Amino acid sequence: MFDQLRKSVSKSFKKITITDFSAKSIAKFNRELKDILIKNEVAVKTTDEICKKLAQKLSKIEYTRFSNTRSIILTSLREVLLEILTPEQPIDLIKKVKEAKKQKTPLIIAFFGVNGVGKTLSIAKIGKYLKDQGYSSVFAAGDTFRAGSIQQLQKHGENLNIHVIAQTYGSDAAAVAYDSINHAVSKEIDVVLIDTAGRIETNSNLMAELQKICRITEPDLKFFVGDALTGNSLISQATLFNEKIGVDASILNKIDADVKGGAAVSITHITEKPIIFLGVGQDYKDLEFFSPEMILNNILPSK
Ligand SMILES: Nc1nc2c(ncn2[C@@H]2O[C@H](COP(=O)(O)OP(=O)(O)O)[C@@H](O)[C@H]2O)c(=O)[nH]1
Ligand SMILES: [Mg+2]
Repeated sequence: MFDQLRKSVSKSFKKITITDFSAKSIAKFNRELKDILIKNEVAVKTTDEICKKLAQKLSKIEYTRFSNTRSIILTSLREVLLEILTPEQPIDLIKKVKEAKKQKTPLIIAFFGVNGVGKTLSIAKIGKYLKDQGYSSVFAAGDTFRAGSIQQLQKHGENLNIHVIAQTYGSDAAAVAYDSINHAVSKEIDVVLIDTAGRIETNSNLMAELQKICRITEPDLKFFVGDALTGNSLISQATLFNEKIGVDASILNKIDADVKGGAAVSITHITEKPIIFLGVGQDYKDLEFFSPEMILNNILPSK
């Protein structure tokens, strides 16, 4: 994971020749860093912020001839990236489930994003995760559009022994989601996970349909699901979904195949919302809680 970014960063760190922290030296280092970040699909806005913050930090450091510039830069870059990757308001999923349980209502979560990013598999992974933690869930087959999508979710439900509420293809996704909430209320199920059809963020009809699903089901959490391999276009997707629907957190999938790592670095900064989970493979267990440290350890050289 993130091999290419880590290798480029390591390589440039090995080459560090700056012997002081003058504005000129810092600018030289930042030029190289900027190049590496952009090549690895870190968003331009995020790259600029990283370089700006790094320059500010380094300019305050008192340089002596005993200073180890390489290690100082590495520590400063780690601090900057930690700031960029740390969301203002992290989400504790289990705490949310417990709060909803206290109110005797199910926690409702809607999943959305473009086609093929792993929405349906994420729902299955989270259903399994909740089950492992002792919480029940129901899946709502709200992708009534793509051929095979209902069966796909039903198969996951069968494998995991989780109930799936479905209607026929072409039926109203909001109605399916609504049915599943009623089911959860009557059966005292803890969490409703609502699948939706993939949609391009620029298609206003499909975005209006998603707004309708959200209006009718009033989700407690809205998860934007993205594919880390789509690089910079992920950022424009997340931005538009956030504007039109409102994103509480992102799930970033296919991290296992992502050599660049740019999307993971940029998405928290750009959306100002946390990444809640990372998808790291095609098995139900391949779900990891996001932590800034995990990303940092995969990007920065260890010393
Ligand atoms: N390697 C890998 N593949 C994934 C991951 N998440 C989803 N996939 C695969 O991506 C494809 C699309 O997933 P699906 O859940 O159907 O996407 P959806 O269209 O957004 O519902 C499937 O073949 C999944 O197995 C992941 O984290 N890693
Ligand atoms: Mg799907």
